[in-house]
Amino acid sequence: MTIIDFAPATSRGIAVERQASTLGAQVRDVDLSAPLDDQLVADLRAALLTHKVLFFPDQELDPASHVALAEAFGTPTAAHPVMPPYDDRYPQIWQIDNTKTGARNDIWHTDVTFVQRPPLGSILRAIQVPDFGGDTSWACLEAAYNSLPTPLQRLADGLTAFHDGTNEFASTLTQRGHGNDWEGQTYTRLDAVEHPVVRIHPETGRKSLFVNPGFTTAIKGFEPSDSRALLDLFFSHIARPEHTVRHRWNSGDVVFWDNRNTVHYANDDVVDFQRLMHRITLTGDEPHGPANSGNQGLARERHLRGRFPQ
Ligand SMILES: O=C(O)CCC(=O)C(=O)O
Ligand SMILES: [Fe+2]
Repeated sequence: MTIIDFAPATSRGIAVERQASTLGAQVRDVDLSAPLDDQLVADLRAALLTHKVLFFPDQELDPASHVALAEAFGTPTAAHPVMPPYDDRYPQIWQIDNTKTGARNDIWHTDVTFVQRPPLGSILRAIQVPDFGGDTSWACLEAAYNSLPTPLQRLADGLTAFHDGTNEFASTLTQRGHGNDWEGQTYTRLDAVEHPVVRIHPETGRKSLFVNPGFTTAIKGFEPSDSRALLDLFFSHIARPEHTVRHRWNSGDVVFWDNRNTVHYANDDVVDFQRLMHRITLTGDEPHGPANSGNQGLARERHLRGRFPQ
């Protein structure tokens, strides 16, 4: 059965079709290559907050209209802190090409959490896809938090974790000698950063379990073996199938996800095909949660939760 629902009351009625229980909705009849008016942007933003991952089939974007689309929703970052952009004319675009090295994303991750202000969201465009294989899945970190037993929620609320891009990107950084312009300066070092394990979404006040196997390396203040055990528990809980939606790609698909409360995983099972994607990430803010914003954060959470349907 498909469930059709509509964006909130201010909407002129974009039809969205939910794809799974906890996240993911398909949006039809929107041409993302045309300039988007303010109302449509507001409707799509509302849909993103509700559904966290929006799938747009049959789009005809090129690099310039991809950048224009991203600019309608925020400020694009550089392609990546470390990896080179696909073309100097489009420093915002990161190309993922399975025929080149450095294209594997077969680990659950939230994009670029190894910096102080990870991206708000990512907009991924499928240019060429295989006949089969190369599906991408997303998991909902809010569902992951909400389905933890209460004592584990209380434990997670107080924790801080380290996020580190060294394993994935140190060799590229060494080879290139420097990264890209990121947060106002050239990115030159991969130092671990701290984020709260429970993040309060800055627009909805909802809590998510903000750790990911891609970049979260340790729980602050824990013995390494205890940290490993707790992270493994969180990681397997996040990836429970009930928390996920899986997408089989067609070329022309565009997917826009909220990077503040989701993780994703690209299957590394493409054989004898080229799979080519372009991604743009939007500038985000510093994660806040009970562990780093105390009473102020909790008051803000209550305020936001009162305003937004939970
Ligand atoms: O290739 C994909 O489907 C997703 C790759 C990825 O992790 C990303 O675009 O952030
Ligand atoms: Fe990613």
